[in-house]
Amino acid sequence: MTTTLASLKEWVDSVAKLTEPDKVHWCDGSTAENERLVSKMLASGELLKLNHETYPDCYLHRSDPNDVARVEHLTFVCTANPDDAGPNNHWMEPAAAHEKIDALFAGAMKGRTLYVIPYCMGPIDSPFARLGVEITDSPYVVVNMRLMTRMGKDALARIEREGTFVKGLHSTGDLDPDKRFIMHFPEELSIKSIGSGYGGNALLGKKCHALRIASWQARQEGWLAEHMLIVGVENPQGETHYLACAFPSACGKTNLAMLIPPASQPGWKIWTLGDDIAWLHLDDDGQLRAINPEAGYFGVVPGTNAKTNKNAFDMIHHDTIYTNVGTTAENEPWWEDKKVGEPATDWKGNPYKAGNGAAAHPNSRFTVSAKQNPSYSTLAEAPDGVPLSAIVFGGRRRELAPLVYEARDWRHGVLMGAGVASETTAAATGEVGVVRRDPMAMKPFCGYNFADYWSHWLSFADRSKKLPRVFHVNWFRQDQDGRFLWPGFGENLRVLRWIIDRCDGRVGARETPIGFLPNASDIDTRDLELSENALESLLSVDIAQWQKEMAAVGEYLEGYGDRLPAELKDEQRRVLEALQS
Ligand code: GTP
Ligand code: SPV
Ligand code: MN
Repeated sequence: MTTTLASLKEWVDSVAKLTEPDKVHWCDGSTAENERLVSKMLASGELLKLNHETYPDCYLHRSDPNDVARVEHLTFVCTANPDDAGPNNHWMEPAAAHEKIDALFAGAMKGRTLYVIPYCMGPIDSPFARLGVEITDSPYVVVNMRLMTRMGKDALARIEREGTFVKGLHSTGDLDPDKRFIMHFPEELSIKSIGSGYGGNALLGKKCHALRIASWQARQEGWLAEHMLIVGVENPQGETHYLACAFPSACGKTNLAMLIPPASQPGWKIWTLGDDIAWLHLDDDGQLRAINPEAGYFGVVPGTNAKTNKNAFDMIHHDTIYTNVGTTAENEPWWEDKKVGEPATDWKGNPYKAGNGAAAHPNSRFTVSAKQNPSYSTLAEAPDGVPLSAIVFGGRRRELAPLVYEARDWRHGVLMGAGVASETTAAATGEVGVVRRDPMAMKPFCGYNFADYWSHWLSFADRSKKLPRVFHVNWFRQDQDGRFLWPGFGENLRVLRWIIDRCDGRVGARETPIGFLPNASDIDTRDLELSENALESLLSVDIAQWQKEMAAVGEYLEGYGDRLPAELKDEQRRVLEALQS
């Protein structure tokens, strides 16, 4: 296989010349090809077969112990003007960046096969889908991209028809963290990544293309590329509302997207459209619609069990690639809070010893096709996507942020998103549990200056009179003893119901300086075990603390200088003044 598209052929030839692979393989995405790659990796030890009776067609990959998460300090946005990348990104001058990384790519694929992966982000016949080609020397990346994207023959055919695609070049290099870089060239629609084989660093269709490059294109073309799940919530009358929710990494997107309604909520159904990324477009009627550019889930394993998320638990019992979990004596995958089995081996492949660290790495992941999800919505294939009733921001905050509150209008909603803060998690290297600003859950993923991004968000109010309502949720409030005040997971449906009631104008709310909060009696707490006063704390607004918070948001926004839209600063001032009066 090769291609009729000269620009693609020339690029692959030039990369092969630079990286000197033994072989070049064009991926067609077929089952036979996948089987050959799996056999090859079983032989080399890159994949280990898990218990075939209980986990058919499941494999374990152990990544290098120093390569287990995204590396934000090594991720760059390389634009001609540094202000276009903004204070939210690390920047390098494009020519210098190419020179630096090309030196590392020189000869990097000696003794290896160069794989060419044509892929499509979004339904293959969607006008909103975008094409890309990833070149990699990692067969693990190929088999993951096959689950995560529409990869192979059909994507190549569309690339050849359209002639444009995002160029992604990846090599695992020698996994030396000092020679690891993830570089983005939005002006050239290209990505270069070397020195990591892990997740968002290596599966270039995901965060690199579908968020960093796509967010840049979206701004130019009038749409949004967001770190959001997409979920359909069907009420007992059979009506479905679609929500898109932006929570930072490892803050509950996959779990909310595949929520299982508790027994106390008969007749409610959840439909999963996407669990990590959403591309949003206004249609001709001014309705905001969402597609999921991905075709699979690269989800956090620890914490997944039959009680927290039975659908996820069942989904990952077959045809799943596990990365960095432990194993049991029966060669089943094992992770913290699995609630069944005992670990025998840890994620590094050493015998498991209690007190010697976790068996599964906290950022261990499963890769599965979205179609394996029992709550998969076939509308995930709809070319025009689904109409959104609400946008929901969220974060992981021990204190301050209430369970749920609503913005008074779009502009306030944009401020709410820009002010999102959350405790850091194991999804990226660095300290865990530190509160940092993560606007719209896009801090690691916005491919351009946040100030311009907020202007772009604000501009939607000029283009439509029926934008979705905007909310903020927090499942992670704790009491003094560090226990979660809210049970979370399936019970989050009770909060989604309030959100939907608000969208339909069915329920009132309490107006506060930070927005509209539920009246306690409007949250259904039937059969819910809540500690005393929990709901009261969850729905309270501590004015003194919020004054500090809003002042801190103001200082944060000031950091964006002249490019900051005045409208956003005005909105911050309005909320701060309301808190002070
Ligand atoms: P990324 O894939 O990194 O973008 O993460 P995500 O936002 O999809 O997060 P995910 O749903 O995988 O959840 C991350 C962790 O939070 C897991 O360990 C979950 O068990 C836990 N979690 C998810 N939802 C809830 C919740 O409602 N309450 C509590 N307490 N924990 C939750
Ligand atoms: C995240 O960190 O938000 C993820 C995992 O979804 S990764 O693909 O590594 O970005
Ligand atoms: Mn994510």
